[in-house]
Amino acid sequence: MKLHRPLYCGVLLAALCGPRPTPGPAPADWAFESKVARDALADFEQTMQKLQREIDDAHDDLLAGLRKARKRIKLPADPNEAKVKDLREAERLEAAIAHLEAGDPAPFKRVPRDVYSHRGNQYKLYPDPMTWDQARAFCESVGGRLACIETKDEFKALREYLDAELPADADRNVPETFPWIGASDAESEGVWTWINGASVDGKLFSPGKPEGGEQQNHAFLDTRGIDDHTGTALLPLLCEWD
Ligand SMILES: [Ca+2]
Repeated sequence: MKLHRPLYCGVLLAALCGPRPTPGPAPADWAFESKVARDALADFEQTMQKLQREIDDAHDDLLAGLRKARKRIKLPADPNEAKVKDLREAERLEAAIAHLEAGDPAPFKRVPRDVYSHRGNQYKLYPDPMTWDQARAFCESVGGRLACIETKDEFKALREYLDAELPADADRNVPETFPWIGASDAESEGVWTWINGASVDGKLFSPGKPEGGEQQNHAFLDTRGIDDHTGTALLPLLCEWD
Protein backbone atom coordinates (compact mmCIF):
# COMPACT_ATOMS: atom_id res chain seq x y z
CA MET A 1 0.00 0.00 0.00
CA LYS A 2 2.75 2.42 0.96
CA LEU A 3 4.31 1.95 -2.45
CA HIS A 4 1.21 3.17 -4.18
CA ARG A 5 0.01 5.89 -1.89
CA PRO A 6 2.23 8.61 -3.43
CA LEU A 7 1.09 7.50 -6.87
CA TYR A 8 -2.59 8.05 -6.18
CA CYS A 9 -2.72 10.16 -3.06
CA GLY A 10 -0.55 13.10 -3.97
CA VAL A 11 -1.83 16.64 -4.08
CA LEU A 12 -4.47 15.89 -6.73
CA LEU A 13 -6.35 13.27 -4.78
CA ALA A 14 -5.48 14.38 -1.29
CA ALA A 15 -9.14 15.15 -0.60
CA LEU A 16 -10.05 11.51 -1.23
CA CYS A 17 -7.24 9.70 0.51
CA GLY A 18 -7.17 8.93 4.19
CA PRO A 19 -8.73 10.74 7.12
CA ARG A 20 -8.67 14.54 7.09
CA PRO A 21 -5.62 14.92 4.82
CA THR A 22 -3.28 17.83 5.27
CA PRO A 23 -1.99 19.17 1.96
CA GLY A 24 1.78 18.90 1.84
CA PRO A 25 4.28 20.21 -0.69
CA ALA A 26 4.19 18.93 -4.28
CA PRO A 27 6.37 15.87 -4.98
CA ALA A 28 9.98 16.47 -6.11
CA ASP A 29 9.29 15.33 -9.66
CA TRP A 30 6.69 18.11 -9.91
CA ALA A 31 9.40 20.78 -9.62
CA PHE A 32 8.50 22.22 -13.04
CA GLU A 33 10.68 24.75 -14.82
CA SER A 34 7.80 26.26 -16.78
CA LYS A 35 6.41 29.36 -15.08
CA VAL A 36 2.89 28.61 -16.31
CA ALA A 37 3.03 25.16 -14.71
CA ARG A 38 4.55 26.52 -11.47
CA ASP A 39 1.85 29.18 -11.22
CA ALA A 40 -0.90 26.64 -11.86
CA LEU A 41 0.54 24.40 -9.16
CA ALA A 42 0.82 27.29 -6.70
CA ASP A 43 -2.84 28.20 -7.35
CA PHE A 44 -3.85 24.61 -6.81
CA GLU A 45 -1.92 24.33 -3.55
CA GLN A 46 -3.50 27.52 -2.28
CA THR A 47 -6.98 26.21 -3.10
CA MET A 48 -6.23 22.91 -1.37
CA GLN A 49 -5.06 24.71 1.77
CA LYS A 50 -8.19 26.87 1.75
CA LEU A 51 -10.39 23.79 1.35
CA GLN A 52 -8.54 22.08 4.19
CA ARG A 53 -9.23 25.03 6.48
CA GLU A 54 -12.91 24.89 5.50
CA ILE A 55 -13.05 21.15 6.17
CA ASP A 56 -11.42 21.67 9.58
CA ASP A 57 -13.90 24.44 10.43
CA ALA A 58 -16.86 22.33 9.29
CA HIS A 59 -15.56 19.45 11.42
CA ASP A 60 -15.33 21.71 14.50
CA ASP A 61 -18.85 23.08 13.86
CA LEU A 62 -20.25 19.58 13.56
CA LEU A 63 -18.57 18.50 16.80
CA ALA A 64 -19.88 21.60 18.62
CA GLY A 65 -23.41 20.93 17.33
CA LEU A 66 -23.36 17.32 18.47
CA ARG A 67 -22.02 18.27 21.92
CA LYS A 68 -24.79 20.88 22.26
CA ALA A 69 -27.43 18.32 21.30
CA ARG A 70 -26.04 15.85 23.85
CA LYS A 71 -26.08 18.48 26.61
CA ARG A 72 -29.76 19.09 26.00
CA ILE A 73 -30.64 15.50 26.85
CA LYS A 74 -31.09 15.36 30.61
CA LEU A 75 -30.91 11.82 31.85
CA PRO A 76 -32.04 10.96 35.40
CA ALA A 77 -29.41 9.63 37.82
CA ASP A 78 -31.09 6.23 37.71
CA PRO A 79 -30.84 4.95 34.10
CA ASN A 80 -33.90 2.74 34.73
CA GLU A 81 -36.02 5.87 34.99
CA ALA A 82 -34.79 7.31 31.67
CA LYS A 83 -36.89 7.13 28.56
CA VAL A 84 -35.52 4.51 26.14
CA LYS A 85 -35.73 7.05 23.32
CA ASP A 86 -33.51 9.53 25.23
CA LEU A 87 -31.02 6.86 26.24
CA ARG A 88 -30.61 5.71 22.65
CA GLU A 89 -30.20 9.24 21.31
CA ALA A 90 -27.59 10.02 24.01
CA GLU A 91 -25.67 6.87 23.09
CA ARG A 92 -25.75 7.71 19.38
CA LEU A 93 -24.53 11.24 20.03
CA GLU A 94 -21.77 10.12 22.40
CA ALA A 95 -20.50 7.59 19.85
CA ALA A 96 -20.45 10.22 17.10
CA ILE A 97 -18.70 12.74 19.38
CA ALA A 98 -16.04 10.16 20.33
CA HIS A 99 -15.52 9.37 16.64
CA LEU A 100 -14.93 13.03 15.76
CA GLU A 101 -12.82 13.69 18.85
CA ALA A 102 -10.50 10.84 17.79
CA GLY A 103 -9.75 12.90 14.66
CA ASP A 104 -11.62 10.56 12.31
CA PRO A 105 -13.61 12.13 9.47
CA ALA A 106 -17.41 12.27 9.60
CA PRO A 107 -18.42 8.91 8.12
CA PHE A 108 -19.95 10.11 4.89
CA LYS A 109 -19.77 8.05 1.78
CA ARG A 110 -16.86 9.28 -0.32
CA VAL A 111 -17.16 8.38 -3.95
CA PRO A 112 -14.69 9.66 -6.55
CA ARG A 113 -15.73 11.22 -9.80
CA ASP A 114 -16.36 9.21 -12.97
CA VAL A 115 -17.84 6.19 -11.26
CA TYR A 116 -20.16 3.73 -12.99
CA SER A 117 -23.51 3.30 -11.20
CA HIS A 118 -25.58 0.15 -11.23
CA ARG A 119 -28.53 -0.65 -8.91
CA GLY A 120 -27.43 1.75 -6.20
CA ASN A 121 -23.75 0.76 -6.17
CA GLN A 122 -20.87 2.64 -7.74
CA TYR A 123 -17.81 1.11 -9.39
CA LYS A 124 -14.58 2.42 -10.80
CA LEU A 125 -11.79 0.76 -12.74
CA TYR A 126 -8.27 1.82 -11.77
CA PRO A 127 -5.96 0.77 -14.61
CA ASP A 128 -2.56 1.04 -12.88
CA PRO A 129 -1.52 -2.54 -12.02
CA MET A 130 -0.80 -3.71 -8.48
CA THR A 131 -0.95 -6.89 -6.38
CA TRP A 132 -4.26 -8.11 -4.89
CA ASP A 133 -3.34 -6.98 -1.35
CA GLN A 134 -2.33 -3.55 -2.62
CA ALA A 135 -5.55 -3.33 -4.67
CA ARG A 136 -7.62 -4.18 -1.60
CA ALA A 137 -5.86 -1.52 0.49
CA PHE A 138 -6.12 1.03 -2.30
CA CYS A 139 -9.91 0.65 -2.63
CA GLU A 140 -10.24 1.07 1.14
CA SER A 141 -8.06 4.19 1.05
CA VAL A 142 -10.57 5.82 -1.31
CA GLY A 143 -13.54 4.90 0.89
CA GLY A 144 -14.65 1.78 -1.00
CA ARG A 145 -13.63 -1.85 -1.26
CA LEU A 146 -12.56 -4.26 -3.99
CA ALA A 147 -15.73 -5.08 -5.94
CA CYS A 148 -17.87 -7.98 -4.71
CA ILE A 149 -19.86 -9.39 -7.61
CA GLU A 150 -22.71 -11.45 -6.27
CA THR A 151 -25.18 -11.87 -9.13
CA LYS A 152 -25.17 -12.63 -12.85
CA ASP A 153 -26.85 -9.27 -13.44
CA GLU A 154 -24.05 -7.44 -11.61
CA PHE A 155 -21.42 -9.36 -13.60
CA LYS A 156 -23.11 -8.53 -16.92
CA ALA A 157 -23.37 -4.83 -16.09
CA LEU A 158 -19.75 -4.68 -14.95
CA ARG A 159 -18.50 -6.52 -18.00
CA GLU A 160 -20.19 -3.89 -20.17
CA TYR A 161 -18.67 -1.11 -18.07
CA LEU A 162 -15.17 -2.66 -18.26
CA ASP A 163 -15.43 -3.18 -22.02
CA ALA A 164 -16.47 0.43 -22.48
CA GLU A 165 -13.51 1.60 -20.37
CA LEU A 166 -10.94 -0.19 -22.53
CA PRO A 167 -9.59 1.45 -25.69
CA ALA A 168 -11.43 0.21 -28.79
CA ASP A 169 -8.32 -1.57 -30.10
CA ALA A 170 -7.42 -3.25 -26.79
CA ASP A 171 -7.05 -7.04 -26.79
CA ARG A 172 -9.80 -8.04 -24.37
CA ASN A 173 -8.43 -11.54 -23.87
CA VAL A 174 -5.17 -10.70 -22.11
CA PRO A 175 -4.82 -10.64 -18.32
CA GLU A 176 -3.53 -7.05 -18.41
CA THR A 177 -7.10 -5.95 -19.07
CA PHE A 178 -8.65 -8.07 -16.28
CA PRO A 179 -9.14 -6.35 -12.92
CA TRP A 180 -8.74 -7.73 -9.40
CA ILE A 181 -12.02 -8.16 -7.55
CA GLY A 182 -12.68 -8.86 -3.87
CA ALA A 183 -12.83 -12.66 -3.59
CA SER A 184 -10.26 -15.13 -2.31
CA ASP A 185 -9.81 -18.72 -1.14
CA ALA A 186 -6.54 -17.92 0.65
CA GLU A 187 -7.95 -18.85 4.07
CA SER A 188 -9.32 -22.23 3.04
CA GLU A 189 -8.42 -23.76 -0.31
CA GLY A 190 -11.50 -24.14 -2.50
CA VAL A 191 -13.77 -22.06 -0.23
CA TRP A 192 -14.20 -18.80 -2.12
CA THR A 193 -15.58 -15.85 -0.16
CA TRP A 194 -16.05 -12.17 -0.88
CA ILE A 195 -14.35 -9.64 1.36
CA ASN A 196 -17.83 -8.50 2.47
CA GLY A 197 -18.29 -11.97 4.01
CA ALA A 198 -20.64 -13.42 1.36
CA SER A 199 -19.91 -16.77 -0.31
CA VAL A 200 -18.98 -16.74 -3.98
CA ASP A 201 -21.74 -18.23 -6.16
CA GLY A 202 -19.99 -21.05 -8.05
CA LYS A 203 -22.10 -20.27 -11.14
CA LEU A 204 -20.31 -16.94 -11.51
CA PHE A 205 -16.92 -18.51 -12.21
CA SER A 206 -15.62 -18.42 -15.76
CA PRO A 207 -16.00 -21.85 -17.45
CA GLY A 208 -13.34 -24.27 -16.15
CA LYS A 209 -12.35 -21.97 -13.26
CA PRO A 210 -11.03 -21.89 -10.62
CA GLU A 211 -8.16 -24.11 -11.70
CA GLY A 212 -5.04 -22.89 -9.89
CA GLY A 213 -5.45 -24.92 -6.70
CA GLU A 214 -3.23 -23.80 -3.83
CA GLN A 215 -1.12 -21.69 -6.19
CA GLN A 216 -3.94 -19.30 -7.11
CA ASN A 217 -6.03 -17.86 -4.33
CA HIS A 218 -7.21 -14.45 -5.50
CA ALA A 219 -9.98 -13.46 -7.91
CA PHE A 220 -10.03 -11.31 -10.98
CA LEU A 221 -12.69 -10.86 -13.62
CA ASP A 222 -12.10 -12.26 -17.08
CA THR A 223 -14.47 -11.88 -20.03
CA ARG A 224 -16.68 -14.79 -18.94
CA GLY A 225 -16.70 -14.59 -15.16
CA ILE A 226 -14.60 -14.90 -12.02
CA ASP A 227 -11.13 -16.39 -12.51
CA ASP A 228 -8.31 -17.28 -10.08
CA HIS A 229 -4.76 -15.97 -10.10
CA THR A 230 -1.64 -15.60 -7.97
CA GLY A 231 -2.17 -12.64 -5.63
CA THR A 232 1.27 -11.20 -6.36
CA ALA A 233 0.46 -10.74 -10.07
CA LEU A 234 0.11 -7.12 -11.14
CA LEU A 235 -3.37 -6.32 -12.47
CA PRO A 236 -5.72 -3.35 -12.73
CA LEU A 237 -8.45 -3.20 -10.09
CA LEU A 238 -12.16 -2.65 -9.73
CA CYS A 239 -13.34 -0.75 -6.64
CA GLU A 240 -16.94 -0.58 -5.41
CA TRP A 241 -18.91 1.77 -3.13
CA ASP A 242 -22.31 0.87 -1.69
CA1 LIG B 1 -7.07 -21.55 -4.66
